[in-house]
Amino acid sequence: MLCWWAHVLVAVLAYASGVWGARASASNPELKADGVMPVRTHSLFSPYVDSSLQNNYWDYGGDAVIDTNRYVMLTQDRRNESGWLWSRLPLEASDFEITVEFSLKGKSPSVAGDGFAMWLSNPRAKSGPVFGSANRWKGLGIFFDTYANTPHRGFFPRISAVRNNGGMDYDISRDGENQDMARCSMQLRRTEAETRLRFTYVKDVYMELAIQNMEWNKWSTCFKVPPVDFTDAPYLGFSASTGDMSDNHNIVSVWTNRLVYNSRTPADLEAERKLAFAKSEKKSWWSANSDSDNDVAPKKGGRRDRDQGGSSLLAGLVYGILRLIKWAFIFAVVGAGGFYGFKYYKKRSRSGFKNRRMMA
Ligand SMILES: [Ca+2]
Repeated sequence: MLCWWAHVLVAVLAYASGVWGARASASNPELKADGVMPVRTHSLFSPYVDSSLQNNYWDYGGDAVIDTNRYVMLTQDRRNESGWLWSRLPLEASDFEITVEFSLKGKSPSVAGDGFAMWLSNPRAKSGPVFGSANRWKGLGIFFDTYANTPHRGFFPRISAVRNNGGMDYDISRDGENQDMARCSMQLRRTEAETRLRFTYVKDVYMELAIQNMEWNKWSTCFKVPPVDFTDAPYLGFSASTGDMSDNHNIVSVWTNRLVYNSRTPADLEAERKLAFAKSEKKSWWSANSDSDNDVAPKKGGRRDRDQGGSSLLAGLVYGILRLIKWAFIFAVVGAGGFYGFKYYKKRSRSGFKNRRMMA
């Protein structure tokens, strides 16, 4: 029989393997959480369904089809399809991280549409015009829009985060222009690496969307902004639609983790907020090389800065000039180093030659 301390040790080890074992599988190394717990009810992976083609925690509908070895096809590469996939239970965690592998792999190398959405919202499982899901949702929609319905600045695919309190109609014809709280442009089709998204939500601190598309486990931040407040625990959903343009919109896997924090005071949260946004505030001209493929334009409080277009153009110009100066300076330093190094080498070799002649 085990003595009492052996029981305690076993319990501690079991807890540690549950929390910290999962910690290792969390994909964001910058997370400051005290622990990470997998949330089975909001995770999904092959074979996706049991023998009766059901999943205890997820529903799928519309034109969604499951390939048990590979993915959930929200739509296939056919015109006028729309499909969805929704968690059956609301996500009760106050802090969480969702990592999703997805693939957009229609036949066309360039033109495809319309894109897909990740939802943290209510109601669930309702077909509609917003990337295959209902309009006037309550909560957050993150749209991976592959087709520009109207001309815009910046390239598509465009990823945008749109919050809705249930009263707003998404402006489909203008791709939600002026309705998003944050956005970026990213290559999502024909990418070098498998496409994955990682959405981190830390209540009262920040929410961040990062994308992997160029290299395995190399993440580019799309946006990092103050988090939306969910009035009700949201459901996690995915939906996609095609129109005149089409694409395969596939969800390969979903991994949801609950982030565990020890109790934090308002002062701790304030410090975390400062830390979370410190990088962008401290960005110096020296390090200001905004990723060329990362056209990030976050806006505080869900309002659009009206002068954003002009100021970002000016900022782009200034960054361009500063980068030129930076590289000119680096070349000058390297060039000067090389020149004086060469001079020194010549002088040394000449004096060495002279010495050898004198010795001879
Ligand atoms: Ca669109």
